[in-house]
Amino acid sequence: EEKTQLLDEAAIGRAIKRISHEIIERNKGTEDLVLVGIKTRGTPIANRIQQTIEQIESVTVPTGELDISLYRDDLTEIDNHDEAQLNQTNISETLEGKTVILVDDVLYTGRTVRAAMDAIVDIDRPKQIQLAVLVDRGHRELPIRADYVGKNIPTSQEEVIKVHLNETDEQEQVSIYE
Ligand code: 3GP
Ligand code: 5GP
Ligand code: MG
Repeated sequence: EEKTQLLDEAAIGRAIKRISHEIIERNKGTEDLVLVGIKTRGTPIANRIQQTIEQIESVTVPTGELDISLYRDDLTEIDNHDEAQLNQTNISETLEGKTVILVDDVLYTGRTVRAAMDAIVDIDRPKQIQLAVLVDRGHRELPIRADYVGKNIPTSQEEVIKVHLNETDEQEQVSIYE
């Protein structure tokens, strides 16, 4: 239960700023970009990237969210092998021919991202899907990688990364628990 802080508010801010610059650079601007946050904490991160891109490029990139939940009969504890599936989405934007950037707080097995990609492809046929995460903690079980990473944090399976954001948690830090 020992807790170690890995990112403070300033470090989270810098990571999101860097990711925003990388998104613009990789895509040679903002044309046809759509940001899609994965609930819960992917949403405020996507909104911050939207605001940062707006400050840099004076363009408001359309932003939506997906709710991917773990599917299980017995909702008592998180088990890595539970399947992730779409709960709901508020994406009104057409994704046809767009570059969709999925945004999540933590990337772990990759099952959430896989379910998010399934949901996106069911909605429309985007030109491309990219992935931005604040933390990559390793332990992938699927051939999925992030295009933009705030911080790579090697973890054991027993450790848990806590992401606290002002919008959802009234405090701002990333820490690791044993
Ligand atoms: P989030 O909705 O902001 O992403 O999965 C529900 C919440 O539980 C997540 O919040 C996440 O922060 C937290 N969580 C902590 N450890 C784990 C884990 O190992 N797997 C999953 N799926 N969620 C975890
Ligand atoms: P995956 O589907 O890749 O196993 O897990 C990704 C999702 O589960 C993310 O949305 C993330 O919120 C959550 N998750 C997995 N491991 C952790 C973790 O250690 N800490 C936090 N905060 N979330 C996690
Ligand atoms: Mg998440």
